[in-house]
Amino acid sequence: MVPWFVLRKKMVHMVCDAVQKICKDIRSLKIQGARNVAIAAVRALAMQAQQSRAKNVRDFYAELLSAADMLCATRPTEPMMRNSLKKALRFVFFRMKKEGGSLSVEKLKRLMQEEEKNYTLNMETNALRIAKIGAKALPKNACVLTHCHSSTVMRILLRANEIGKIKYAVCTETRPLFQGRITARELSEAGIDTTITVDSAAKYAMEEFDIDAVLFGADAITSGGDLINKIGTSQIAQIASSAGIPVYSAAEIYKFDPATLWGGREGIEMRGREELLCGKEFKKVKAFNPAFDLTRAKFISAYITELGILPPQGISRALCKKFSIKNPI
Ligand code: RUB
Repeated sequence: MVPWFVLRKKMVHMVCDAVQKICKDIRSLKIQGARNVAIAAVRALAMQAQQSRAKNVRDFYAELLSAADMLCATRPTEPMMRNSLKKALRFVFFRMKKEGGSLSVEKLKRLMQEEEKNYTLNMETNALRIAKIGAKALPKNACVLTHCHSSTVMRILLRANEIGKIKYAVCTETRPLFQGRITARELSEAGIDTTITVDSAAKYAMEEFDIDAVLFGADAITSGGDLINKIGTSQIAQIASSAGIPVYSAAEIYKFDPATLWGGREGIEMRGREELLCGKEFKKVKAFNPAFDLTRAKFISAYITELGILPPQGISRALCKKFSIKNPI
């Protein structure tokens, strides 16, 4: 019997170029935002399956495990990617178990392609549902502030605009990599009156623009209903909450990290100094560049999910019910 660590080491070389390219694009943020990352990761797994030269089902599955390991390592604060990859791997595993010796590598390849197709369709259905629920939740003539670039928030704002509910939007530029500029451009292209401002002007902008609601995306949701999202989210949420402005986070329930039910902590991804210093060098100056921060549940009014609008305190119960997890809390 080959020890697992030898197998894993050997398998790393079997991850196909397409997966390695997607890993690179996720790491560099060419693919950004939790949903896009998760969708790309599942697509990568399907590509790994498609391009596999494994001679037997066991090697085929080991290759998929290696690809999933490599993908998960690209961004540590992405439970949606981990949950989605786990679901796909579980699907393959149970088919292998059920059909045993009669299952061929070719059949598994086809099943993986189907699984990816269903996953993408399901993600689209969820996004449409969240957009509808979120747009309905916004007040008429809404003045909304958002931070970073969330495809889920975009869907809500575009849908709200279609039904004539958006007066204007304010976007923070989102240092250090300026994802807020993508949001501002897309909103403005959709015909929404859009203003961009520096992150540190969020409080001033809330007053100046009479903001009715603050809308964030989500990278992770913990069992206590805390939100992990782009760095700067927690400050904006606290300011809005103390000013009595509703704070929403739009998220599929797949962003829930089940490990937090048993005391696991969502690690925060730290990124390189070059992103902060933009090519300049300050000798002996250290850089602190966290990608995300944690916003306590008490500063979130509600999560807008495909299951409906959930209060942060009730999210873990709703999700445990949905996934049939025994909730230790
Ligand atoms: C993006 C970010 C987004 C969430 C949700 O951070 O914080 O708000 O990922 O996005 P980064 P979505 O640019 O570092 O990936 O709603 O698209 O899942």
